[in-house]
Amino acid sequence: MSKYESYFLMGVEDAAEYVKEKLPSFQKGAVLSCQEIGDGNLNYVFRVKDARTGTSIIVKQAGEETRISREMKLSTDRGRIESRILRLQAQSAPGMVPAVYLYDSVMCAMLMEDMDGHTMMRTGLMNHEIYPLFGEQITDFLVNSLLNSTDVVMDHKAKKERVREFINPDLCEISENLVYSEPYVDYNHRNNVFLPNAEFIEKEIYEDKELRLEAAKLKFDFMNHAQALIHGDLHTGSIFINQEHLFVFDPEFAFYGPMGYDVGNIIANLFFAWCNGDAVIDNEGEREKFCGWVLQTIEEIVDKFILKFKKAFMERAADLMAKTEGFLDYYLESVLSDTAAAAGLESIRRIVGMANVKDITVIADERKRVRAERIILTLAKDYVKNRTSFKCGKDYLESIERAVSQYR
Ligand code: SR1
Ligand code: MG
Repeated sequence: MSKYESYFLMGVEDAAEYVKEKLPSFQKGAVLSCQEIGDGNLNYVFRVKDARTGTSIIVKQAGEETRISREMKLSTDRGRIESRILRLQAQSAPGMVPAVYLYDSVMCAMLMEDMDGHTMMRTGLMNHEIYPLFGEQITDFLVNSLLNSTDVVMDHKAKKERVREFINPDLCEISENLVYSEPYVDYNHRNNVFLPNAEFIEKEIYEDKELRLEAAKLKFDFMNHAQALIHGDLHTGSIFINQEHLFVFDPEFAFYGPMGYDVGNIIANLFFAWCNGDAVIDNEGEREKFCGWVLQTIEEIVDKFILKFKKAFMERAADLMAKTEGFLDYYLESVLSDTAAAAGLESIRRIVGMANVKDITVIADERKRVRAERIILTLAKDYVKNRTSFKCGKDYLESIERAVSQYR
């Protein structure tokens, strides 16, 4: 009997042996080495390499407890969800997600393509790398992966079947708590707040009743608006990139929710990169180059998303009523308002909540980190409270300029 017939958490040796057992092509004469390379909050990721041929493969296994906190228990079903959405996204956005070779529901493990030659985008951005094609590429991914999963394009019964297939209660609960609740009321006492900003956060976030009400409304939209099959955690740590190509991966938070959630997450996380560059790059020319590119890319993403979304909607809408004059504009307007809201909520939770982002936490100069966090929170409040007025890329740039100018 194979040792992989009942679930246990693998170590590096188990993972290498597992690949040999599950993928016969790795068997004959393979000289395997294995490294655990996961740096996320939830799972174990192993790179298994055959020294003879240089080929490598990824084993990703879901543990029953999260890595960020052993007290957080999670259903290992997230592996099924992740492998399934990756297969669907491979159809909608070919070549933009890693190929899944196998999903094993016993070990809750997936064998997938190694995204060799690509760097985690957050790491690249923290090295102040510029990716000129990113705006074009990510808007292709967003429009295709999202729109194709909606009632606009899909047969409605098939779409409802998908909604059922992607019910993801444990991971949704994490977002409902970490994104939509705890940053406003620290009832689990696990928010990580940078102490020099504690008073600012008390006043500007915890005591802002209007903001809390908007977050409450948005929480219920997130839970009840089964619009599109969303990635659900589309930050720059969920992208592997190089100068020519990108992979979007790690969609274990996927479920049917508001599509603006994915678009807004990208925008918020790009701005974290701007803050890092602004605080850390000493050379003025280099700082302007990197930060300028980030701003230009935020604008480009919003504007290209709108253009491509409209075009794809007109070409692909199958529902008779969705083709009614005026409906596309009405639909897109709500996606754009959800986008600004999600950008705001993601920004707030990465500063005030439990799971912070390295772009900001690595800023060693206290004064500069204080400033970066205040800019982010000020901007985020504008995104959330005035979400219906963010209709194009320029609206984002103007809001960023207003927030930055308060902390010169
Ligand atoms: C307990 S998990 C914390 C965060 O890490 C993931 O990447 C998600 O963003 C989640 O909210
Ligand atoms: Mg992740």
